[in-house]
Amino acid sequence: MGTILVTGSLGQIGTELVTLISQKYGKSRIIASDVRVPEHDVFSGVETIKLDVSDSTAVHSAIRDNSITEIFHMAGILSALGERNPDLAFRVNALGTFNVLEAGIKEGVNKVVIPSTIGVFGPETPKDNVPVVTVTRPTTMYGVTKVTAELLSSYYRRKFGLDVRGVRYPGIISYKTPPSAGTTDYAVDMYYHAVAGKKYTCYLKQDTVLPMMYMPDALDSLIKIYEAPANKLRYTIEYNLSAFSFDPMTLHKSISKIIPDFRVDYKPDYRQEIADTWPRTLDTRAAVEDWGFSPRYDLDSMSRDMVKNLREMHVSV
Ligand code: AKB
Repeated sequence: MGTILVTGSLGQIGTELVTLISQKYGKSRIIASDVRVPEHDVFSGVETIKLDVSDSTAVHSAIRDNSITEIFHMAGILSALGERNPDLAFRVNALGTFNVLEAGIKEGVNKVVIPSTIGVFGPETPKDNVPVVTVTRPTTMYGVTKVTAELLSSYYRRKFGLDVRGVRYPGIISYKTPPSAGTTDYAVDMYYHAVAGKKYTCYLKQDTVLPMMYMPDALDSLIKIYEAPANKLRYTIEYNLSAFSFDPMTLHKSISKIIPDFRVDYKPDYRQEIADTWPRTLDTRAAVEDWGFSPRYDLDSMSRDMVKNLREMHVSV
């Protein structure tokens, strides 16, 4: 086993992934990279390097100089930020993925794991029980760049035999990283407000149903697909994942079972337009059949765990 590079290690999933894989595979095997330099030893002894994935030369050097054999390419610009900054979304999501795949081939990397997203779907995609292979004509820059990443990944796998694998993530809910640049991040923000004792003004309409999952299940899935035998994988990075689907009103009800006086009102903004192009529910059977996708948390058990942990962190908003 060689050295694993994680790009985007300070992002929502990257942060928790580095901690998990350094425990699982050993700190000395992990190099955590990000375009930002961490202020302190965030990963307790894991080596960190600065890396801008849109810089092809830097990506090649990072892989070569550190004898990288496997990559978790987690660097990405999420949907809401991508709509406000399409140029950045293109450079990181599309060009960054191209650079990682191209360097992967040239520098002899064995395996690349890349997350995709429900953002690849668009208004022409069916709304419910969406299959893996379907219409992917998104109307957001995030979606355009992630469809590009999906197609590039399949191309590099087919043409050059590079072992590229990954999943289409739904909205991910986590208490460890504060809500940031995603459309589905309203859900995280709702928990933060509830625990802080504040009313929450939701930027999506109360009946906007979206596929979601809790971070422990999101991480477990990534490890499962990373460890799966290559001959079991029918798809590249297009495996649909979702543990459940809910709308803001249903999430409010779930939180209210623990915090009964929590109040939410609704003021949709530009993120509603993004959410309206995404499906409500996904068909996840391919992930179940090919590599054993099996989420443990449902909505209420996630709510209990989120509230418990955010209370222990004494969060404020
Ligand atoms: C976002 O909302 O942009 C992300 C995603 C669904 O990919 N959480």
